[in-house]
Amino acid sequence: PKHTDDYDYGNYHNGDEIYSFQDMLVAENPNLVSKIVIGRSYEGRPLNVLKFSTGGTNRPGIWIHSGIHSREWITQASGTWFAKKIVTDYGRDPVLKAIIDHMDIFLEIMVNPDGYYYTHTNDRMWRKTRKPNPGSSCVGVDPNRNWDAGFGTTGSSNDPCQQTYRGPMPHSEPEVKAIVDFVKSHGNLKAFIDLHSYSQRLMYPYGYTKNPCKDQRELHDLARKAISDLATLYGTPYTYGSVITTIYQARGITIDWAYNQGIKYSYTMELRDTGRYGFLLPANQIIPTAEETWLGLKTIMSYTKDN
Ligand code: ING
Ligand code: ZN
Repeated sequence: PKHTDDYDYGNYHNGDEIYSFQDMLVAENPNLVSKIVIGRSYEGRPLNVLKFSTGGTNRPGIWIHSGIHSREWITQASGTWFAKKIVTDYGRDPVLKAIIDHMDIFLEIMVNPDGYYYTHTNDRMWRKTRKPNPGSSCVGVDPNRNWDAGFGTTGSSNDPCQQTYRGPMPHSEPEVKAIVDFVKSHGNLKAFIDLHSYSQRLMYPYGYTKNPCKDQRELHDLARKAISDLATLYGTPYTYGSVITTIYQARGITIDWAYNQGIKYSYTMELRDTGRYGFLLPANQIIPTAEETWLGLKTIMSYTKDN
């Protein structure tokens, strides 16, 4: 397509198509959307962030990203839909308008573009980055174990051939380091949402320790509200809680790092489904999934604005 109105939101797209979508959206909405290239992937692809802003200087920000795990295609597809939704609804939805009249939204649709291209060309089930590991024939690091938050030991692997390989050191992956540098230099992010699939869960820190985070009560209550708003659309049930109590111990995860940077409303969300199709969610569920997820995100974003 030549215009984002003609983009097929109800089907999955390859990396080239998602890059071109972003450029079209920026060109069509210069007063609302801009593109920031926060770095390059290992294979040299741009790490694009869409910034939705109505002005101001260094307004409080909301960070949302998808596709940190490349095979979780529903997340990049939903991220694309959210981007279009923001420009379409800005003039129509007072809740959204109130959010972006006060805050900037930063959306990185493809956190792991090398992995995403690889899922189209070689291996649909690729999860990790694509950087070779010296001394091993296995490629890639789990970018959701690579952060400097309880990094190492249990809850991640030291074996480059495992899906949860943490990498040689925190932030060894350029895709992770780019976000770290951006978040630190921005310095005024208030919410950070990391999208995954699948299992229909909304989770908050911590993954590395059973010690409750200091805002546990508030994060728990807000999670409950967000999943109940999400379910108003299609009744999709979500579970919620801290990562370690809801799934398992996981060290070096994205939201634990974000939370420890002082970003209070740090959540990770695992979208549809609960395993019937798993990572291979049929395309006819893209729009319903994005729509319901958007309701949950709006609840978190609105609350963030008011607190
Ligand atoms: N599962 C996650 C994983 O990385 C998860 C579970 C999500 C852990 C968020 C920590 C934070 O193991 C998927 N599907 O990626
Ligand atoms: Zn994931």
